[in-house]
Amino acid sequence: MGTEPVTIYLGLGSNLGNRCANLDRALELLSQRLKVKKVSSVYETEPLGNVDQPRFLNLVCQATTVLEPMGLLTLIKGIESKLGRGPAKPNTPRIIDIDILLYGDETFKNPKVVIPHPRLMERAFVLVPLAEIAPEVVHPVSGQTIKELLQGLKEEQGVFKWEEDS
Ligand code: PH2
Ligand code: MG
Ligand code: MG
Repeated sequence: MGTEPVTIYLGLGSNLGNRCANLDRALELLSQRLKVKKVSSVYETEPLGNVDQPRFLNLVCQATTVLEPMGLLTLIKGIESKLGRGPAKPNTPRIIDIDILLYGDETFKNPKVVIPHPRLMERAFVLVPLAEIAPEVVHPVSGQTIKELLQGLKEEQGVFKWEEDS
């Protein structure tokens, strides 16, 4: 563990079961181990990649932690399995998915995790909620702010603010 807390951003998604409850429970479990500082609105989003699956609910949160990237990944995997996520094939429906988007302004790469998240820059379901809570944060590889990355997205992707009762 480091001594200085690092500001991190996590992306959460669910497209199986009670999606809203899954996100709430994941945030609750994350809050037990990280200092969760900001949480974006919830967005309902069209699936990217495998389009033949239900719509997701997605959100992004900001937290601080003294965990190193691999410690953070272990925590996340533990929470995913606690919520009932089994070893599913990539890009199939999931109860919960928690991805490390940014870890301070650091880059980190090993066979288990790449930070910043390699597909962050092309995904509206990440950039829209991230721009809501961190528009001026600079992507450590591209040097662009989150707001600029969002403005640079080419194709229209279905991302809609989720109203609790809709
Ligand atoms: N996650 C994926 C693949 N596609 N699409 C949306 N809308 N939201 C997601 O969270 C998502 C996705 C892989 O983790
Ligand atoms: Mg993911
Ligand atoms: Mg994941």
